[in-house]
Amino acid sequence: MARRSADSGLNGKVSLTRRSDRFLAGLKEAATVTFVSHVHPDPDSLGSMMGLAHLVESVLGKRTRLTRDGLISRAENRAMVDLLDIELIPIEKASWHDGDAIVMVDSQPNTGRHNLDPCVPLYAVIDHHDTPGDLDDVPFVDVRRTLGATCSLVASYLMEQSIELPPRLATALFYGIETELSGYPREASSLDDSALLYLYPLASKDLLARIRNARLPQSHFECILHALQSSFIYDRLIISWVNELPQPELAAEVVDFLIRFEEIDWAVCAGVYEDKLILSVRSAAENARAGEMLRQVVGKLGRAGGHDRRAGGTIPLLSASANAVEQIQSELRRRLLKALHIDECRGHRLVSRKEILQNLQA
Ligand SMILES: [Mn+2]
Repeated sequence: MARRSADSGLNGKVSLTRRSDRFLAGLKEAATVTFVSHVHPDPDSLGSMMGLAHLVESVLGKRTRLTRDGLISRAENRAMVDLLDIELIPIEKASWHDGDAIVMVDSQPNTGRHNLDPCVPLYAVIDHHDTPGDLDDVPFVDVRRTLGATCSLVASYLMEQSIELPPRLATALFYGIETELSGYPREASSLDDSALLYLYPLASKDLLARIRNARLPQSHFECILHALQSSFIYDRLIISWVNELPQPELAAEVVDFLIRFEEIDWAVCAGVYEDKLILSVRSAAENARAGEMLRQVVGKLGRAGGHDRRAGGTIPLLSASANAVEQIQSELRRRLLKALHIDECRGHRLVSRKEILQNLQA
């Protein structure tokens, strides 16, 4: 094993100092390896599952399975799955057998982001989120909170093991990293940038362009219009209330759009999807600790978490009545203002009511 010689420990014995070696060593006895990620898998989750599956197949020759928890509804993410031909087993249809090792990527156990049976034991957790999960019983853990993307960590394993990357995998990993690094200030480390440099020449630029520019349904534009018309500014915070999200990931797209508004540092979107209120947060401030902020704001109402400048959460709605939604909205507004040290004040609209009506009559 010439590849390992460089890793010999001081005592001359082979020590598995590289994380990819330790990750693979623990899978030697596994019959198959199944990958799971958070609900509504995003490009970072999809690329990470694909990359680790390729690593396991190439080095250990084991069979692998990739799963999908919940829907993939964002147009770009659906295009990624279709164009890169990613085979995903719905998590509720996956059966678990002895000898099947389960690896969780881009998330941590018991963070409220999975439909995976919590009794299914995990072999590994590979992630970059701030939000802590229950990791005590997990044999292999590689959580690096300073990384922009889990795909960067996975790419580093593939580089360590000198594995050749087919274009569809390089494309998936590249896009997974790119989507995580899109805001400013950047949530990125030098490992993210070196992974991007390594992957770009290997990726299909044509497929990348098709994924980035995926076609959007009419409901997308209706939702954006509705979000803009129900956005309220409180000092450096903007909150957008959406009565009905056509798909849950649109809340994130609304805040990605609003955070560029020059008069605010925080953007929050809260939208109703089925029997849940979906929350998404972006911050343009350094050391915003958005994930922690939203976790405190949501508290026992639901679950939340994320990164320094991006966060998300869900609150189950006990009743879909307008009254019940309004009550949660006003409680959330109060808690958000308090958490961000903004004096209780009446919000003013991003687009005034008068202008909205005038535009309709024009
Ligand atoms: Mn991620």
